[in-house]
Amino acid sequence: MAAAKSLRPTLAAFRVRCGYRARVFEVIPCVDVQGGKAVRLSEGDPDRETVYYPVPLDAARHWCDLGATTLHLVDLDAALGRGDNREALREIAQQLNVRTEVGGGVRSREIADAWLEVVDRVVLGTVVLDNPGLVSELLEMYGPDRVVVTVDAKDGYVAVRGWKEITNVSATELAQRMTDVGVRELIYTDIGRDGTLQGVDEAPVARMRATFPHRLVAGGGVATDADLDLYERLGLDGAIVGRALYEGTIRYPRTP
Ligand code: AMZ
Repeated sequence: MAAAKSLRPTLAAFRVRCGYRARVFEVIPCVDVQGGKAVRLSEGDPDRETVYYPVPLDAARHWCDLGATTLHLVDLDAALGRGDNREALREIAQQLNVRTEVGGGVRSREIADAWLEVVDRVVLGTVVLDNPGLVSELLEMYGPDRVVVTVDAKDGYVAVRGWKEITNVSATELAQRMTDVGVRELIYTDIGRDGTLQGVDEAPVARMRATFPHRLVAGGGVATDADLDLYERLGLDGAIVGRALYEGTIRYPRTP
């Protein structure tokens, strides 16, 4: 007993030295808010919305009651540059005891600072291409656990400004750049599949996995438990899931 106990610190130190950490695949419910309501869009088109909860806090509470450990919150109006849903999202972060990350319109130091007073992590999209210096600045200020970059891609190319603008930067190129500047968590979204329940397209996810060596979470098209199994087999750390959860087409919580 005593011998086993004394081994523990050595084992822990060994794991830290080797960068080992137990990989637990996490299913992260997303609460996307547009016009004050929790919705899902199809392929990010604001005109193709399904309202799931008129009050976003109710959606968030629902997933927490089922055991969610993290919620992915998105301010769609802010991402689209036509208003914001800050109050509804702040309320979720303040009232519920769950880890929260927020994306959509986090494009300045001031906005990032304000969010990081109430949420655990910010998710940066458009600003990563508009002002890459801000990514480094936030990483330095808050550390890589609180700054997540999202690579949202259509046919392999990064989309910005509410996915209205497709750039000429490839998803893998951006992932490589993010590795180089010290980002340690990336979200990859397949826009063409997002909100469609079509199933996951394996090849682009595998390419992202091969490019980005740190924590990688993906979303877009998840429809069944087999899609989550596929992500896990590809070595992803988690999935951001919307419509499949709201429609009940996957098991949640996901038990082994
Ligand atoms: O559905 C959309 N049209 C959409 C969407 N879900 N547009 C942007 N977003 C999300 C991204 C990310 O979480 O997935 O907004 C965030 C990025 O916003 P920004 O303002 O940093 O580009």
